Amino acid sequence: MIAGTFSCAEVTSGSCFGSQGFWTAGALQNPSDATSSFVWKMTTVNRGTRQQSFDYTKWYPNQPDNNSPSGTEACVNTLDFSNYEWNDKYCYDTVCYICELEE
Ligand SMILES: [Ca+2]
Repeated sequence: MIAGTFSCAEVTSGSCFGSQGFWTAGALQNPSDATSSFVWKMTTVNRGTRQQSFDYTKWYPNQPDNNSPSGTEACVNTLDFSNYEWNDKYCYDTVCYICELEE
């Protein structure tokens, strides 16, 4: 986990609950290279980009698969139909988030 002050929403119901789950801070180390490793990544105006290797993973079976018609699946979301296991997903898809880093 990247250190910092986080603001977290308490989400218990609503449109955020669906097959899309939630964004995590997981992302490809190099977003234009689908063969690069996934890492925890935070980019902020004041602090630039920080990243940290995964020391734990919870991928859904056969993920990451980089299988989006929109582009490289360079970000990581959870899948709430499968106990919030992880999926690589196109970063510009609309998905809810739980926490954001305060600068
Ligand atoms: Ca995927």
